[in-house]
Amino acid sequence: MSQNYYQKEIETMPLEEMRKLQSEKLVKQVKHVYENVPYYRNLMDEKGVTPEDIKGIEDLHKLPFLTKADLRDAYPYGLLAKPLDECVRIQSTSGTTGRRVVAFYTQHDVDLWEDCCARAITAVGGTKKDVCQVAYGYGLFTGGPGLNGGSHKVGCLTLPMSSGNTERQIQFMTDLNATILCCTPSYAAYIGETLKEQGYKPEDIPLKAGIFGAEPWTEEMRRGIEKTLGIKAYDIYGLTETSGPRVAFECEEQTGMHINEDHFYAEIIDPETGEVLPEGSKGELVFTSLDKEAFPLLRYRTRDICVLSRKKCSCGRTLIKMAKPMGRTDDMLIIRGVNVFPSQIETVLLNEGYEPNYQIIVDRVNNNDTFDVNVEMTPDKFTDKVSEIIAMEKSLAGAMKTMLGINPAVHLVAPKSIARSEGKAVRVIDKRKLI
Ligand code: DLL
Repeated sequence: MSQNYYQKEIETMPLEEMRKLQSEKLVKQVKHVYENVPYYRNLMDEKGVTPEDIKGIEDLHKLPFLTKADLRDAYPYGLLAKPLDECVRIQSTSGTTGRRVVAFYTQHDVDLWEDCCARAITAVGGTKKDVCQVAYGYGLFTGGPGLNGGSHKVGCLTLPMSSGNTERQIQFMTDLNATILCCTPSYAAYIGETLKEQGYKPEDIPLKAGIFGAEPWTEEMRRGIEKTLGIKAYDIYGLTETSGPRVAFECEEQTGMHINEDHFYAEIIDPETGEVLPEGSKGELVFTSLDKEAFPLLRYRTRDICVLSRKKCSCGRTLIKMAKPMGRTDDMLIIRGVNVFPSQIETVLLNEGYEPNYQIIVDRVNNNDTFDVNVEMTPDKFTDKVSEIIAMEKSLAGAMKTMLGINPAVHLVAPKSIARSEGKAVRVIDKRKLI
């Protein structure tokens, strides 16, 4: 049975009422975390804060931050706030074992996750009459299962495609008249290019809307996708730690994403000092979950640089809006939708007996990310035999694929040919101009 996922009473709630709701939920969430997560209790004790000090949103600033490093320290069960036998699911980041984050869900968490995705689908005009093609990756990544669940809740006919196999995507899209496409913006652009090459004109394509997120994309890219596919393209945001695409969605105004404030409280902080900045300032986005059961996060630092705005939206929603993220405070790259840290490349090089002299070059050609890694030969590995060089490049690329989950083009270059820097090494050349 489908229900209406335009939750008007929440989505257009006056600010004062929203603060009251958030405050009530926060008090409960903090108590839940303090009582059930020794790791977080220690952080609070160190800061001298008790649950009694948190009487509402106005006290949030008293709580310590939580960082990705904490998540790694606490891996795998250290932040779990419910007994394992009450959990029904995990989702995880695309990173390697060292970097992996495992987020747990109770059935209630899954329900709320899907509700929020249903909200996002509804906001782009989705109803039970739609055919929703979900081409985000399924599995540990939150995109596929999240939008899949949301699509079911709205009552759409769901095409659980997962990503890849573009020919098959196009066949299902055209044969079954998909009206909503959910995938990364770069994959949407690629599907669009392929349709164009096959002679499809925008008016021949049954789609009317797309829900694209999980990586940075520009307004230019939005316009390009809209033109090729003949659709409206909407943004969606989230991260594995916060149940993926459960956090923020775009409405018909297409000027930023409404944050599901009944479930998440957003702050913008100065990434250097941790000071909370006033609305409209640019800084690091921090989220507090208000009703997660198994994997609650209090003041979680996302590393995404962003701006929040409560400017009146023509759609009538009062939920605060976040701009497209404008970069990150760390060195994480998102290549073909996969999170890549330069340090992972470095680890592979050292494991394989190379020196950490390398450069990552990322570009976007025909809406596809290219990913090249130049690596210096070491004197002991040096050879001028082409076949040996090719074999070494292939073997390194294989090791990187195992570590990252995506395949770079590795190029071995002469020893000492990568410019040495006098300051910070320039490890990454990102030519994509995504911001
Ligand atoms: O990308 C969750 C997701 C799935 C979001 C499907 C939207 C749709 P992670 O793999 O953990 O989770 O990556 C999270 O991706 O901190 C941002 O840096 C970036 N990101 C996510 N959405 C957007 C977006 C999912 N709309 C990291 N625009 C986040 C720009 C985004 N960057």
